[in-house]
Amino acid sequence: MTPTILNDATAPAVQKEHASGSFDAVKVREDFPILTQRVHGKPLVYLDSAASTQKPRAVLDTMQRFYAEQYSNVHRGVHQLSQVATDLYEDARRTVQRFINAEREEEIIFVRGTTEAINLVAQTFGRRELGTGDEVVVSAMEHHANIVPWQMICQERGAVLRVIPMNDHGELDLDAYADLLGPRTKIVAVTHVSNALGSINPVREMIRIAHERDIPVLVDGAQSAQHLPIDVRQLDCDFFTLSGHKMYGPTGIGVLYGKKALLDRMPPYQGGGDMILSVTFEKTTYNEVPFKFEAGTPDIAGAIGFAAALTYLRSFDIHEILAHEKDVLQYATETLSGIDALRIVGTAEEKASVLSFTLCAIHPHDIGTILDQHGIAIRAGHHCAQPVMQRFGIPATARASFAMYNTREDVDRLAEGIEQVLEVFT
Ligand code: 7TS
Repeated sequence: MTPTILNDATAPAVQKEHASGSFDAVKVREDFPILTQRVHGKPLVYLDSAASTQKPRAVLDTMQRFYAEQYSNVHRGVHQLSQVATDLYEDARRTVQRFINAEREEEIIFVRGTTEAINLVAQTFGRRELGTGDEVVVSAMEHHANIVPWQMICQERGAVLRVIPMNDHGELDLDAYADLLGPRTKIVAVTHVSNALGSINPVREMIRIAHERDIPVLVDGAQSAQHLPIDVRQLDCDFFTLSGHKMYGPTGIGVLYGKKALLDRMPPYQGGGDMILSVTFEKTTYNEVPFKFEAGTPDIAGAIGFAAALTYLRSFDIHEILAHEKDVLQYATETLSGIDALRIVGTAEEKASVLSFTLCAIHPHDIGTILDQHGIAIRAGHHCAQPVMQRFGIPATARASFAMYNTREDVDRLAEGIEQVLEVFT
């Protein structure tokens, strides 16, 4: 499969204060206060970053300063603090814009996260575009957040959900994908990186194929934007979603990117303050994008904290982060493959930072609980991707997921922990 590693050469230059030519994860760890914690008396090994990443001091300090010194509501007051807060909030939008190389700042809509971003598109674009017999195409490896919102709107509109199959490695079948697209296909919604398998999907190629048939594409970037350079213009995706908390930012904030022409055509999502130009009891005129989609007081501190996380990320060379994370994943894959009883689930050629596995018939929850006793945090379960589990004929997996602060030493500790699990159960 073609890797979806993009060149972000078009993104504006930023000060790469950490980019010295050799990425130092041990030094990076010093930026994350929580990583010095002990859990059950053991040094924490945090291997659950696909669920949520930890936060660097730059984010914590920025949010503390905002609440302590700069806080007010946005887009409302004439007073100084409101202007400061509004400037910071709108600067945050531009920081996201630069991070994903969007053409215009209005294309950046702040939402709660990927889940809300996809619901927004389903409920606005979907409700407007889908009719009886129309089709929405998703893949076999979607998170529930990129299945259920489409099912809901399909049910309401009499439309049908179609699914791109995958092979036993966890790679999408692109021929089957092309065959699925037809005159009734109104949108393709596909994840960039699978949270359960780690597969990196060839979204650029998938977008090209869909666009040949004038079909718009939403890319779920919840698991990709923290690992891979993202350039929405190069991808040419119509929608792209981000979750701040998976990108070293706070919870409660994320982004829907959409091409302006599409966003302009879409009806509002929620009604309320900020999304209007004028209101009478007879008629309301809506505001322009992005405000049309940002009803009510937004997560101001979240947006500002998210921007601090992106600025932190961009102070490194993303290609160096990528190389480091690839090294850790490869080392983990080799190390865990050496454990006879262990089966890796998800063996795609192109993978990012996720290692799902099963261990004989030991329930993943038991694996997770014993590892926790050794200070090792992993996730166990279906990872909100039940169809993936069904596809592989298993109820659940144990999942180690990596971020820029993980090291080969973390992998060694995981391998030791797995040996302890095996000792308990055999
Ligand atoms: N899409 C993908 C691919 C995801 O991995 C997740 C969350 C979501 C959407 C939803 O993101 P949210 O920020 O709106 O919740 N994935 C996971 C996970 O793998 N473990 O916990 C959450």
